[in-house]
Amino acid sequence: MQTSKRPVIARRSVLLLLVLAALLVPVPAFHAPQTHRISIDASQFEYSPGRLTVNRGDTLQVTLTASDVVHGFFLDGYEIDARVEPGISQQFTVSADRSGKFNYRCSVSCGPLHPFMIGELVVGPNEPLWRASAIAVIAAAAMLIGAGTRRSA
Ligand SMILES: [Cu+2]
Repeated sequence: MQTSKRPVIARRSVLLLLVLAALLVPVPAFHAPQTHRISIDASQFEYSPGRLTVNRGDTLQVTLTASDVVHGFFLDGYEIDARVEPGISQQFTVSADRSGKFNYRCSVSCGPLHPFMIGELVVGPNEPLWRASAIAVIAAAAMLIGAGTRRSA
């Protein structure tokens, strides 16, 4: 009895596509550390911007303002805590030396929705790790396909 070769060919095609995909995974350009001057405005009950994205190694020079009442700014993972009153801006520096996602949240009770006043700082990606992960996923997929091919042969 002859086994159909179609599934094997299909799997090999997928494997080939995965290899091509691996070759096409863009090598992220190396980012020299940058200094970002960032203005963050706090108001009931949000930060503007509510999301910051930088690369690991960058420095953030933050100017924090409040446009209505007194607010706070606590950055998880970096232990930065600032308090800002309307009309009096606060400045502080963050050295983004840890990659990941870190919430910044209001640390001054400013009203009923105060607990939901949360923003997000994204530091990264850690480029070599990101690339290694992509290759690992592709390798795992290739192994699964290889195992499937052996079983059907
Ligand atoms: Cu608040």
